[in-house]
Amino acid sequence: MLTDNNRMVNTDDFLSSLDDKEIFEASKIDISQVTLKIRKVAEISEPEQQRLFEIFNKFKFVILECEPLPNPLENLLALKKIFGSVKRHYRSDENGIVPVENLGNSFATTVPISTTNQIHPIHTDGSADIDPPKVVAMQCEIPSQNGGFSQIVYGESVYKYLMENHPQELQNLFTNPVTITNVGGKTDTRAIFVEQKGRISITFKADSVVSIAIPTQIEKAFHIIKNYVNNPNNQFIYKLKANQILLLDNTSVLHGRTSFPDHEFRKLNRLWFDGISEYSHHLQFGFTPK
Ligand SMILES: O=C(O)CCC(=O)C(=O)O
Ligand SMILES: [Fe+2]
Repeated sequence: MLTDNNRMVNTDDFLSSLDDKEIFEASKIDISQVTLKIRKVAEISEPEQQRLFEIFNKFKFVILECEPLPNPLENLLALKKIFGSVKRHYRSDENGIVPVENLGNSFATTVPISTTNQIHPIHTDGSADIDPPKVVAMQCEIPSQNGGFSQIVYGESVYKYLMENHPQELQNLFTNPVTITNVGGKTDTRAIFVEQKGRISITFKADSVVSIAIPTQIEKAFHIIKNYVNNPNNQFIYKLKANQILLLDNTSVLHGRTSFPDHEFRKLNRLWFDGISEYSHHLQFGFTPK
């Protein structure tokens, strides 16, 4: 029998076996449209900043490419001025940064997936937090040679898919909250779709590490979403390079990562922001379905 998990692992194997060129061709977004090259975050110019907001608001994610620095964390931390205060995670260091690296403990079932080389199923970050981060930044320090592709799925596509195929289930998702408890002991109860001032945001997580209580009324919809987001046809897939920072509107897009070989060391630095800065009025979080 082909279970959900088997299907996910097969998809992951398929993606890990492709090379960069094939991956680009499989994704529908032109990478140059979402990439912004700058020298240094602390020295970003006014026009570069405008471009950053344009890409962020239109595509809901940006690949920010910086010149190498002796301490690359400087670039990550300088994003505070643009994206607001740092939100901490239980694994954060003193600056709020969470290392995402393969610690070789992939067979343990209770460790965060971000410390393994295993597939990281599609999710939004901080889904067990009362107030999840608005912006997620992931800085690539060392990419894996094989696999380790970033995957992005639009919350708006999930919404539209449900609207067209399962309209009643979609309505139920707004009114039946899910309770998520993470390894760090944080827990929150929230609807998968929330509407606020005409804009919709999405929160979603479905993996083997967090515990999730799903009301029976939305069990079917939950599995429809899980299958939809983990289907590569619905994903933008990209391999981050060293010195690139992937910036995500965590209220509009979901993300994940394909697996990579056991022996490979891949290193990302993750930082969460609350989206409240002197530039907040330039940032549009959530989506308005067309
Ligand atoms: O390893 C990655 O590319 C993604 C990691 C991630 O999504 C996370 O740590 O929340
Ligand atoms: Fe994540």
